[in-house]
Amino acid sequence: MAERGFTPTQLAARAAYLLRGNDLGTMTSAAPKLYPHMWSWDAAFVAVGLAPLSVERAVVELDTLLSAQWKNGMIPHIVFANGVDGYFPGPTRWDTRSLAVHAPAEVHTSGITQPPVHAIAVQRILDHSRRHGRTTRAVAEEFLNRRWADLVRWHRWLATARDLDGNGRIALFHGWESGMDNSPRWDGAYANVLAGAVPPYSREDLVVVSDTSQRPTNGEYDRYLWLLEEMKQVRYDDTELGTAMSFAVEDVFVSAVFSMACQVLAEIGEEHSRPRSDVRELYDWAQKFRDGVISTTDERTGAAKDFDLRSGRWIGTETLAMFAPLLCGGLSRDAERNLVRTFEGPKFCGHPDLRYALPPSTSPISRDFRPREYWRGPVWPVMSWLFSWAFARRGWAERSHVLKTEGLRQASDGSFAEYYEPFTGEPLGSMQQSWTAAAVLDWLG
Ligand code: 9WN
Repeated sequence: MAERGFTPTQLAARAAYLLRGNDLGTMTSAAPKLYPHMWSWDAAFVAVGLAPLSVERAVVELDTLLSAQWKNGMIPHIVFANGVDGYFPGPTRWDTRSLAVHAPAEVHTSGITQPPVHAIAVQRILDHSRRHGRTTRAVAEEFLNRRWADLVRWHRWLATARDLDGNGRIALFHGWESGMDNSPRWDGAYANVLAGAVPPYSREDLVVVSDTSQRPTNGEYDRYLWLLEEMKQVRYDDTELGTAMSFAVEDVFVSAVFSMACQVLAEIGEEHSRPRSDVRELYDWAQKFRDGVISTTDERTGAAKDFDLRSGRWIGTETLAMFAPLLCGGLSRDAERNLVRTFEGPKFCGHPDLRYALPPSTSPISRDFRPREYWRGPVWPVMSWLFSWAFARRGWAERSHVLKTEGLRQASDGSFAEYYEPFTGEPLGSMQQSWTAAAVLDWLG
C-alpha cells in the first residue's frame, strides 16, 4: 500500500527537531507532557538517537543518567528534572532521598530500576564517534574511561542483588521495572498483590491521555502504588526486598537484555583495553544469563517464560517476552528456527490483519490481546527497533531490514507516537515520544 507520509529526509529532520524540543538541557524528557523527566531505558535509546546528531550530546545524556546512579550500583528508573511537576508518582511519593541509604543526595530519583539496555547506547556512541575527527573520538573514549567502572557496577548490581536464586535470571519487584508495565505477563503476579491503604493520589497520566482505555486501569494503579509503600517500609533495602515485596518475578526478557548487554560491554572493554578482570566477569554474566534464559524455554518451540517467585509458577504468555532468546541467542538450531517462525508468522508480525509487519506487544490471537491498551497489544516502535538491532547483531541482516523498513513506514505519519494500534496504525499514548524519534534516527542514520 502506498503511504502518504513524510519522506525519510523530512522524517529525520522532524525526529531531530523533536529531540531538540524535548531537550531540558542535560537530559531529554521521555515525552514532553506525559513523561517530563528522564527515564532510564528511554535515556539509553535517546542516546542511540542522539549519537548520529551529536556524539557530545549523546554522552551528556548518559552522563546525566549515570550521575543519578545509586551507591549500590542501581540505575534508577526515573531521574526527576529539577522543578518540573506533572508526573505522578513524583519525588515526594518515592521519598528515596530520605529513606534509601544508597540514593544520591544531589538529585531526586525513583526507587526501582528498568531494563539494562545502556551498553547498546555506549556502543552506538563509540561507533558514531569513529566517523568523526580526533576531538569527537576523544570525547567518546574519555566518556568510556570515566564511566567504565560505573557501567560495570551497574551490571554487577543486577548480577548479584537481582539474581536472587543465582540461576541467571533477573528478579523484579514492580511491573514498572520490566518497562512493560501492564503486560499480561504480570496479571497473575499482580492478582496476588492485595493493595492495602494506599495514600490518596491523583493520576496525572489521564490528564494527558484522556482516552483511559489506552492506559492502565485504576485497579492496576492502586497496586502499582501499593508496591511503593511496601518498598518504602523496608527503605528500598536490596536485602529486604526479596522477602518484603508481594510482587516478585523473574523477568526473562530483562534477563536476555542483560545477557546481551554484558556481551556488548565485554566486547567494548576488550577493544578498549579495560581491566581484564572486568571483561572476564562480563563475559561470564553474558553466559550465565543466556543459560538462565534458555533454561526457561520449551525445547521444541523455543518460547521463553517468566517465573512468578511468589506463587512458584511459570508464566507462559504470548507476548514479546517469549522471544527473549532471539535477543541473546543460545537455543538449539531447531528451536530457534521455530521461534523465528512464530515471530514472523500469523501469531505476530505475519498476522494477516496487521497494518505493518511489526511485532505487537501481545499476540493478536491471544485472549489477553487488547489492541489499544498499552502493553496488552499495541506495537511499540522502540521494541521493533530493539529487535531489529538485535537481529542485525545476530547476523540476520534481512530480518533486521524488514523490521526497519516496516518501522519506518509506520513512523512516516510523523506523530512519533509511544505505541500504535496494530490493525489500523492509529498512533496512541503520548505523541512526540523521544525514544520513537530516536529509533527513527538510528534507522535512517
Ligand atoms: C512508568 C517512559 C516510560 C517507559 C515505560 C512505559 C511508561 C511509566 C508510566 O513510560 O512507564 O515507568 O508512567 O506509565 O511503560 O516502558 O520507560 O517512556
